[in-house]
Amino acid sequence: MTKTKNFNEQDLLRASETLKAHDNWSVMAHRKADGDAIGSVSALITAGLNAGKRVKWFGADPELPVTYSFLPHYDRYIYRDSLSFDEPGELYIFLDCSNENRGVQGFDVSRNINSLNIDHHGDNTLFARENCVDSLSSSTAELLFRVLYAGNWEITKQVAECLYTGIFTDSGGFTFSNTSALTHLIIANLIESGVDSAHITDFIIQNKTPEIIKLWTYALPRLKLFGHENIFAVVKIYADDFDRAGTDISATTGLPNLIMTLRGVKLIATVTENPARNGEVFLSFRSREQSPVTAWNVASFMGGGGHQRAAGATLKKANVDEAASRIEAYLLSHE
Ligand SMILES: [Mn+2]
Repeated sequence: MTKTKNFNEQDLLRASETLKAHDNWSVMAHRKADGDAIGSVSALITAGLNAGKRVKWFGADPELPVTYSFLPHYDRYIYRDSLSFDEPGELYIFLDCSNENRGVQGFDVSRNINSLNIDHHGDNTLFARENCVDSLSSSTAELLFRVLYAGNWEITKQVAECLYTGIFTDSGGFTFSNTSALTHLIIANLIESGVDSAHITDFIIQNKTPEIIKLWTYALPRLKLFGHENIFAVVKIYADDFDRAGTDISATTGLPNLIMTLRGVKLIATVTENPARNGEVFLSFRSREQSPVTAWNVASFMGGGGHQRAAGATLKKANVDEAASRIEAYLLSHE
């Protein structure tokens, strides 16, 4: 795993100064946007609008997960497969995006595009003109808080709610090992800024529809435990499951975390066929500290990336059963 080089506190202030120096922002996050991606973007957009900036929100997902529709400016989202990245004076801001290919296409690193990259992925390629990347942050939202705090941006209740959402989701509700004392100090600060944490977590986790639970009941009987003392778990989800349950791809959110609560399981893989049946298969991995293989190890073997303990990959023209078999063979040969 590539370790983030040279992160220091000055990167925070530098990122803040770059934000202040530009009046026109295009903000983007990674494809298959999650709570950290959406929370971070909506926080920055809210802070930008409060400071009189003109902001646009672009992304490569046709739609954002409805779970996060309670966040401000959700309806500003514009779906774009690619952008030309050549608007004069525009600052292109990437949040929670480890490389330029993970979201809206068209960013050419050789063009020295006016861009800012704020992220916490350890495998970030530092692709932008300016990079503020700290792999020790629980979430991009946590790092973004530090950027805004360093530059004395006003953390309004709305901004705080967005940041809280990002930190809460990427830290698994403060259960993952990326949760630090600093994470909790920042959360305390956000609560002081007006966040009603019980209210926000109602939106984030107390929101399962019967269709989502139905999908999980199709997937869970296929859960396979294997390896020495059953430390590995793989679960497969087929396109048909989504049809029968009457739900979409967003319904898989939370399933890996549920399986990780199984006693003794050290690594879990979910292998999901895109319900659009375009041959895509999504892989998601979670691992614990005691696992002989990290989530990142197996994700990178399968052509993806992410964090050491939470990583994923997208396979084109793939088959769920074949992908699951390759993962199982890899895990068994590395235990
Ligand atoms: Mn993140």
